[in-house]
Amino acid sequence: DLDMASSEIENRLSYKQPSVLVGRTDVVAVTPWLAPIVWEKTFNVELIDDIYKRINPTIAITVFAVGKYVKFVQDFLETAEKHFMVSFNVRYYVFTDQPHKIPSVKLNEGRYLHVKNISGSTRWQEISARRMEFIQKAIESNIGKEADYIFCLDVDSKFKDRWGAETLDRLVAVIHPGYYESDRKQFPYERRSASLAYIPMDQGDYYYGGAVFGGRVEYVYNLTKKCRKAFEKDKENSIEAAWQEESHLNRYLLYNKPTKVLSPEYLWQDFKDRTKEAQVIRFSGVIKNYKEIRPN
Ligand code: UD2
Repeated sequence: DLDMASSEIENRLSYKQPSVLVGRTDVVAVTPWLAPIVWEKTFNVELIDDIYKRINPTIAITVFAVGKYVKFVQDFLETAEKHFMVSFNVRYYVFTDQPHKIPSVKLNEGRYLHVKNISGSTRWQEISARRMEFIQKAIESNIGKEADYIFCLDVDSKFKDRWGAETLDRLVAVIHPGYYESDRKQFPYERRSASLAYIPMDQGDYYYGGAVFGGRVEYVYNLTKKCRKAFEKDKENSIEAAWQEESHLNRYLLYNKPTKVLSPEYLWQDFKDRTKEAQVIRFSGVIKNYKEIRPN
């Protein structure tokens, strides 16, 4: 009725008029298949938050902390509480071989921590790649019922600035900060045709980082299932892709295009100086001594 309509209008946010002509010109903010590429100043924070608040989704994060990587959990969680989906419902799922070493971090309202016990491995490549399997199984057993969206992230990282609802979509991947200026021939895709992660030299859109992927739970479920299968099939054939599950992820995303692409603002590296395109660093890998922290 009319009364309803007017109160609805009153409750709507007022925000700056979007321009058709003025915007960022130094970066491309849309893929050739018309998925947004999320950069600072391409979205309105208040508007995005308002839209997603009305839907009130629950967002899951999965991180793995096996062996010495447990030492990264505290900073990861503390910085996520400051910057990740602030004022949304968030569930953290920490997979570890040492549950007793997971610190108890003070969480804000509507946010929960689940610790999942998994076995370790003597090979870091195996730990990294098996994440696909564990995520798939966890979606089947509970995340599928407990969350609407999921982000699967590297634990040896910190949030540094807003990571909000602008990142939500059906299938979401991030452009790796090391390769956003490179020719596709230089991408470290798997180049041996014997591997199921194979990508020929004349193909490829972007080089996506394995440290960040996500989306609607059901879309991520399909992704993890396919990547896990491909990794295991390769193993039967005694081949391991150049960058393990990251290679399989890149292959999957080439033929199953992401519906939203995050700019390298959402995956930086502490050792890398900020470039002029990345106006805000939101999430960044910490500097680590591989020899000291990896099992081999
Ligand atoms: C790259 C990718 C990473 C993954 C890997 C595959 C980026 C920034 N990172 O990172 O996502 O695709 O290559 O080879 O694109 N882990 C443990 N314990 C270990 C080893 C690993 O828990 O002993 C977990 C942990 O959550 C870590 C993740 O596996 O964040 C990836 O391992 P990494 O960070 O050592 O891999 P890296 O830096 O080569």
